[in-house]
Amino acid sequence: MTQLTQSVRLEFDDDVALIRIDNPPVNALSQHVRQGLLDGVTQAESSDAKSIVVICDGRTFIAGADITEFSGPPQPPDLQSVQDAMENCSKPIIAAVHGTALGGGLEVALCAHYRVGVAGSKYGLPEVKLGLLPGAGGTQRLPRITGAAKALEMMTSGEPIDAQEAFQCGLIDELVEDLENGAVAFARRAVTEQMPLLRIRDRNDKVANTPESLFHDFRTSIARRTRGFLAPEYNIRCIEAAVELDFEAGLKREQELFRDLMKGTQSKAQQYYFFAERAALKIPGLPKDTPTVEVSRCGVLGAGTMGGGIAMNFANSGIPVTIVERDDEALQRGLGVVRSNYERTAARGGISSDDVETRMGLISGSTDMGDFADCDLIIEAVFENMALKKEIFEQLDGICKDGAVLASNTSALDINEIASATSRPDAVIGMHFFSPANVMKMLEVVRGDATSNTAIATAMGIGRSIGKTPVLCGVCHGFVGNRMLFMRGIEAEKMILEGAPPSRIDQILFDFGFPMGPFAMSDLAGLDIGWDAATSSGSTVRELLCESGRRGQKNGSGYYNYDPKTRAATPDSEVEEMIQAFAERQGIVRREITDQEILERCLYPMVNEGAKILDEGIAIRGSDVDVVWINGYGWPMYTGGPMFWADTIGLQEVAERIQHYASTLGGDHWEISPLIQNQVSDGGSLSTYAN
Ligand code: 3H9
Repeated sequence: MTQLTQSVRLEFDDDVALIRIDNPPVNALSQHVRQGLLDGVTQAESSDAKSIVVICDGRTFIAGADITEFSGPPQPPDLQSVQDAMENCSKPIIAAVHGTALGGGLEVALCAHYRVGVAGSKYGLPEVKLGLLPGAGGTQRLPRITGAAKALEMMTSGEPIDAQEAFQCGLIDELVEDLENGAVAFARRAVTEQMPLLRIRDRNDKVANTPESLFHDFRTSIARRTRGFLAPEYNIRCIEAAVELDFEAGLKREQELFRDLMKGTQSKAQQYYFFAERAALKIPGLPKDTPTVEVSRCGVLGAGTMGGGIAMNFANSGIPVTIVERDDEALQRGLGVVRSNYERTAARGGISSDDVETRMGLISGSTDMGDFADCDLIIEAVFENMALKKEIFEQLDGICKDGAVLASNTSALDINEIASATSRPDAVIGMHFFSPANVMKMLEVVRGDATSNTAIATAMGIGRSIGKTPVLCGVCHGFVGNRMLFMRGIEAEKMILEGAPPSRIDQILFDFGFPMGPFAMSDLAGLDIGWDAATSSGSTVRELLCESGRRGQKNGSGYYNYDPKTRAATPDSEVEEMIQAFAERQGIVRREITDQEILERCLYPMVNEGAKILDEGIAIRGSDVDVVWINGYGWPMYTGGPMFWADTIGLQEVAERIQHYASTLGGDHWEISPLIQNQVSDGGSLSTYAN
């Protein structure tokens, strides 16, 4: 055995050389891995070995380039020299894949002459998720082995395929049971059977007959999903090059496009997000080995839209759920909605009809809160009323077993006050799901003053297990997400009175990259949430709309009118007249507002509030705020989230604009955050700020 570099060693199994990589956690292609691979191939080629196996220790094959190296200058050797050495080696090289062969990892495997993999291994080019394209020949090699159609799918989604599919499409040559023995046996066979030293770069058969319409049709099919993102289009252009050009010319095109993406803001934002999502799981002061409560049964109080959606998350993950409602009618209605949600997914092919029954079988309904007695985690999802929530938590305190975690799905209320209704405030925590709760990935976990580490670790852990992106924050009105949203709402509301129609504000935010603007969002949520006909006094546009029977999408009219079939929104002149008349009564002078002002007045109060949230220690780090906004409200990921975006604009400029609006418009929400001022004077940033 020869230790080639800190992470790569060369071993021999009789006549087979094994180049073994050990670079935890994911065997990324750090400089010493590239160097070790290069040295390994060179030494194995000049040794007595007749064939070579590239294999990894740990949980996975190479999972890609080392993303942490992207911010520094490139360190030799580059990946291409490693790949050239592999492809041109005079002895057969076999890549032995377990875990995930991703990005640069798959690109290395594609330079071996053959590939074997174990069941459960996965193969993908996820660079698009980092705002990039596979820049080590992957864009030219993958289509040559899978065909252009499959490569388009894999490279624009970034999703991996499994071993079976990889075998069927020729990406791997054999499925083996035991990785090392299977790979070594294959390597020996390659020698005895004199298998050719196949180089994917020399193949053209799979791309030769690509239909001309493929690219146009594919672009159309992904347009909605990839709106605003540059990388999917760049990946497509590379595959076009693989079809139209020879390998070397295609490679050159790939390099040009890769460099373009690499120097742009989108890839920086998306790479930042990759680490941000993972950082959010690390809680200072919460040791990794903090004991958690094992959630064998979850209780959900309330079978409304939120409660039903929350219950579905647990049933989807195989965890039994008890849903409790006030009366049987509401319970049956709620369970009916859950069933029809599942049936709709099944009709679209997302799950099987057996899955529908299995999941429904995991949900039991009840009208007796006493049935929460055997639940390990209980999530209250009733409407936002503090008195009601306190009453409920007092009851839960009497019913739930010792050690159970008592969570509230409140989107804004004080967890400490809710906890005060129990004799165990340490067990009380906020778990704020976003609507629709079975779809949206965001989960704000809210820690009260007394919340125990166990409750926090349990909520974060179970959040991950049910496929959410949990972010921990502290108590304040609206927590991270809604507190910032309220600030955007104040300005959007003011601007419609000053002269910008709701549809224009929505359009500007849509063009910025949000799935919808504030008014379309209010219509979707329902304008009558929190509205009371008895106390309504026509004091806001929203109240006026509700008073005139406009409740949002659900009854076909709100800020917009909705087509009953397509749900397409069209602005209504009646609403515009209502707004104008209201503005007149208020003495508001209407004027032309520029697009830039609209964008600034929507986004800068959010940045300002985000900074205040950080300054108050409500969020642990700037990147947590970004994770909340990207996952909870569809802030465009390619801008990195509000904190990263503000850094990209330049905090000096952001500060100047906030101060400009503070002096011209006034209001507490324009009062500049001291953190922004400090970061401007210290040359710091918001996205890297951590408490
Ligand atoms: C590329 O290859 C470009 C080339 O085409 C061109 C080159 C010229 N680098 O996710 P986890 C860290 S681009 C550095 O929690 P899991 C991660 O931050 C790359 N670090 O584990 C975390 O650190 P920590 C294309 C990385 O089991 C730890 O590893 N490849 C990298 O849930 C564990 O990660 C990709 O985009 C990396 N490449 O999932 C694959 N990957 O513990 C990206 C991970 O300090 N990676 N780390 O928080 C993944 O998708 C998942 O990590 C993986 C494992 C599925 C592999």
